[in-house]
Amino acid sequence: MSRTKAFLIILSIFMTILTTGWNCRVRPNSNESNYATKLEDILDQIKSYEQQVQLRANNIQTILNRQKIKHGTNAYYSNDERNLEFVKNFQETHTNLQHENATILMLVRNWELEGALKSMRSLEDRFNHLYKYTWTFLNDVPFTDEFKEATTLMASGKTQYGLIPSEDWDRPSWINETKFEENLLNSEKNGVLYGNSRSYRNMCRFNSGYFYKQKLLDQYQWYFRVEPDVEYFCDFQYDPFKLMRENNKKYGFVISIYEYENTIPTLWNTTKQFMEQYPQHIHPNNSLEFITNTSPIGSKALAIQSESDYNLCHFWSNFEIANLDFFRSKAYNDYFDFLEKTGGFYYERWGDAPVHSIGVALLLARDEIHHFEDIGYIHAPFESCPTSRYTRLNKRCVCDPYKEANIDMTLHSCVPKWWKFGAGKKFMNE
Ligand SMILES: Nc1nc2c(ncn2[C@@H]2O[C@H](COP(=O)(O)OP(=O)(O)OP(=O)(O)O)[C@@H](O)[C@H]2O)c(=O)[nH]1
Ligand SMILES: [Mg+2]
Repeated sequence: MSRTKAFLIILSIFMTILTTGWNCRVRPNSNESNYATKLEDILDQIKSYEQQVQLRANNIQTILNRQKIKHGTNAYYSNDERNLEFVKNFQETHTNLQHENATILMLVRNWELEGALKSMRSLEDRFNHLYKYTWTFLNDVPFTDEFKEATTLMASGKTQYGLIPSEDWDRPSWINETKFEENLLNSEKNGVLYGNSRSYRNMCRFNSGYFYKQKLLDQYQWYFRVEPDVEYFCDFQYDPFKLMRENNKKYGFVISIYEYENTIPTLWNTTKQFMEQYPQHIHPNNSLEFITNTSPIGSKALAIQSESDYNLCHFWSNFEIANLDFFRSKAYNDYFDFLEKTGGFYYERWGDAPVHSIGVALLLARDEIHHFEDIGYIHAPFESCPTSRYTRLNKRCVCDPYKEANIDMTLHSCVPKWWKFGAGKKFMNE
């Protein structure tokens, strides 16, 4: 007999004495009858609790009885991807596992090998071991044999290694040396993040306008950007490239936050000039409002401190799943060339995240941008964990949506803005 049941029986006997036996002998006064009513209420609550416990046990039993892969409820899954048979037979029946014309892309330094392996291990376990997409590694210096050996053994599919040509990586000779050095010094003095780093500027410029021009990527239409030392918290349970293609998505993100304004003092003004000069590139259904609206969302919203009309919202580009054809388009290249000409990648410290984000927001339709809210992800110091408990259970997530590092729950997240002014919020099973 469960403890609840025993307690229930004792309480029932007590109630019977109280409401019948006692009443026979003594006339109840109003205090006593109030007391009896209260006890009846408690009894009702216990009964209802007992029913809930039983219901829950039945639910858990139903899940256990099913004994098959549990699935997330993301509306994009096709039915055949939802059952165990599909996953079991997947590798046997698919000889060419790379369904989409896609690669996983990592720009990385030799000394970041351990972090690279951690990221690979996580993505392989959570997604790629079922698909075996090729890993493409890029570096501004040749990869060591040690790096190649370890990453090749970690990959479930093929690996390839590219050396970035100097003209795509190094500071162009037309950049004014004095102005550049001055900015390095000032940035350091003013506490600009990575402000005194020369290589960081090369990296941001490369990621903004040169990664998609690398020869190794010519054959692909899609890439999934991965950085060292990141982790994916949940099973994917579907192919995000396929999802993107089938739903006409061009750019996918997980985290969106505010940029440090001191890294991009003139980026917005330059962008405004671009918009005036190239109105034909601005998509009629763009997300301009997402990156310019400053009205607070919710009672505790952050007051945005921006000197320009840009509200500093950007997609955190250390995670990206995107269509290379977008970056190869005339529209994006006109935008990048326009920025490049100003030297802002060196005279300031423009990041590839705001550059990609502004480009995507202006040049794509809102609906072509996808928020992967079901992919738990961490790139320190921020992470994102699905808030739906059932998504977390079904996708075997290991993360806590309520912990402080979960950026989606803080005032610093731009995701609520994306729901309001971007493609909106999609609900489960919608
Ligand atoms: N080959 C090469 N890769 C670089 C260089 N600098 C950065 N990267 C890579 O570029 C990506 C972004 O650099 P990070 O240092 O991670 O920059 P971040 O994400 O803004 O900052 P943290 O991750 O917080 O350090 C990562 O994949 C790095 O491995 C470089 O000089 N050479
Ligand atoms: Mg990083």
